[in-house]
Amino acid sequence: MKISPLGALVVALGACSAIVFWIVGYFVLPNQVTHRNFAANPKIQTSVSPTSGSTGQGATGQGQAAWYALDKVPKTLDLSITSKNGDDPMNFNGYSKGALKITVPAGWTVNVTYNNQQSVNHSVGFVPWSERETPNGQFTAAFKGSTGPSDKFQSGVPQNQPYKFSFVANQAGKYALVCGVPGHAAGGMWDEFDVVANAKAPTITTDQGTVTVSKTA
Ligand SMILES: [Cu+2]
Repeated sequence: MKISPLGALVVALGACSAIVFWIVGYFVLPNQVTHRNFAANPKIQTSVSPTSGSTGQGATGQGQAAWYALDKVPKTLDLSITSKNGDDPMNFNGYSKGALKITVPAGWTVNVTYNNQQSVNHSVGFVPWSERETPNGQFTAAFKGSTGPSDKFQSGVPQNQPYKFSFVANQAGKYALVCGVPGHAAGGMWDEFDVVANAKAPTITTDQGTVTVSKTA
């Protein structure tokens, strides 16, 4: 077989350039380009994390704290309830009209931190289930102290002026958390709060499913 000089030159140039590219790639380019140094490479993600839009325990540790947690004190639930800015102003943590259900075992203490992110005044209190749509703001505390400071509950608090209160859920039954500002509960600003005899742990139920509260703040 006869090889033309031009063909030999092309083959030789091709081989040389391949060797040059290999040397440059191997010894000159940094590892973040080649990923050749396996030990220095970032770990491959092998599981899917909850997205930032999700709420609750699944999001803990992903940079977004859950709004519920067990307190360091036994048989105590910490709730951080926020009326968020959004399409529906009458919400607790984004939920209204019973779309959120919180359950606690009977006899547990509930520590509530309430914050209102809206320009309209709001509040939160825990009242009998039958009062969840009371229009005139005439509510009964379901437990001693469960509507918090009465002035704050009745007139609501302005934007970003959080307050705290605590109560003992000492009677099993079906209750509601409502906004105490007249008209708001009737406008949908209520969710469900159940006290369950012989339960082991609190639960949170939303459209995302039911989560048993098992992590400590
Ligand atoms: Cu309100």
